[in-house]
Amino acid sequence: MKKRTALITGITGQDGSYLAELLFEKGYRVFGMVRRSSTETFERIAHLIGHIELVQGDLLDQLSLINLLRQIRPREVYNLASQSFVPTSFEQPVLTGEFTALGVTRMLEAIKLVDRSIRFYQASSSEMFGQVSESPQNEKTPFYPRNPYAVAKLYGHWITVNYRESYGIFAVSGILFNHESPRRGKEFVTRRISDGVARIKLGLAKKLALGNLEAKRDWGFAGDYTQAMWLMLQQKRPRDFVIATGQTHSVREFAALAFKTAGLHWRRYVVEDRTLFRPAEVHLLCGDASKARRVLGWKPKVSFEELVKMMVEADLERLRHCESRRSAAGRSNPVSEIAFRHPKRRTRRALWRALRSQ
Ligand code: NDP
Ligand code: GDR
Repeated sequence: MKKRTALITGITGQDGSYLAELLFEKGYRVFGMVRRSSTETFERIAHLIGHIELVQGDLLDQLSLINLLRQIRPREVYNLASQSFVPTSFEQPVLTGEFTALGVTRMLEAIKLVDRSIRFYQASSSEMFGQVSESPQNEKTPFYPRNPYAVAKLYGHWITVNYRESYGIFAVSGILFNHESPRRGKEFVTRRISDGVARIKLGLAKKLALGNLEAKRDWGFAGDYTQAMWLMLQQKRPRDFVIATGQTHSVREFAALAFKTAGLHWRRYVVEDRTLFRPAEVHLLCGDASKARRVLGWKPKVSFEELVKMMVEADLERLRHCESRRSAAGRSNPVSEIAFRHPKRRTRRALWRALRSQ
């Protein structure tokens, strides 16, 4: 039997790596679209190299998408690529719109042109609910985006619905609430916390600066959420789904539990940094995934407590490993040699700080 073929955009990101693992295990031929870069960003998919095929393309470049679809002829396209960090979207709103909003249209146009039977998944976001009008939020809750990222995602969501209704393409939008893992980018709050906790525990840092501790999010595990993406494309008819745990916790609660996991008390280490506050905040998100439960048979497997523990333990393990490698390199490393021996205490300290932050 011919292998099912899938194309994943954003394969180098957190979700891309979990989805690639899932599809490979299911026997798919997996293609991952990567954009040209002078340095490789394949850290999250290093273990899959040889099992998946990487192809060059860019959501900013229409022709590259058309050529990729012609060349690969996928049955399923998962559009996970985007500029996904909210604070950057305030600083680069135009570029965010190009990737995150118009990029979706470019991919849908390519599908329309090359093969309308391709099934399309769009990575939509709970950020579209923004200033929520009801809680929990479901597929019928009105949208009220609060940042350029969310506005761009809302465009991506509606253009997906529009191509489904206008051209009969099997195009679905997964409205996913925050999902995290040890592979989460370090700029997002959960990973910032787990990494910060591990650094403090190992004596590599003294404090952890955070922004708004009162913001509440519905956090799940990324591995569970990529399963839902796949399920959405296996249905008889294309429909949009909210994917969430139904539980909400504040940033403060996440931090408290993460420090507790490492045997520390958060109050001693967390400092507020006003520069990390956003021009407009999304204060509360909590999803109602009952439609996904009913239709897809999907439910999250990893609890909030398990997620926090998993992330802190992974960062502790990673940093311990780095430290032991560093001390094995130890005195043969010329910078640490100077750091050990420099006669001035202030210089010694500064050198150690520089080494540790590497
Ligand atoms: P990441 O930020 O970890 O990954 C983003 C990916 O997009 C990277 O692979 C990046 O590639 C790629 N990318 C960015 N711009 C382009 C471009 N112009 N052309 C091609 N590739 C590009 O995101 P996540 O894995 O966390 O999220 C996946 C998707 O789901 C995103 O669209 C995000 O907005 C959305 N989402 C995420 C949620 C979450 O909680 N994680 C919740 C709801 C939605 P590179 O390595 O080259 O930078
Ligand atoms: P979010 O995730 O904006 O919800 O978007 P993020 O982890 O960045 O912020 C969550 C909440 O934590 C507050 N916060 C901080 N955030 C960051 N990054 N750093 C801090 O130090 C900090 N302190 C407090 C924020 O103000 C915010 O309220 C994520 C992304 O993955 C999007 O792509 C995705 O669409 C949504 O989740 C669902």
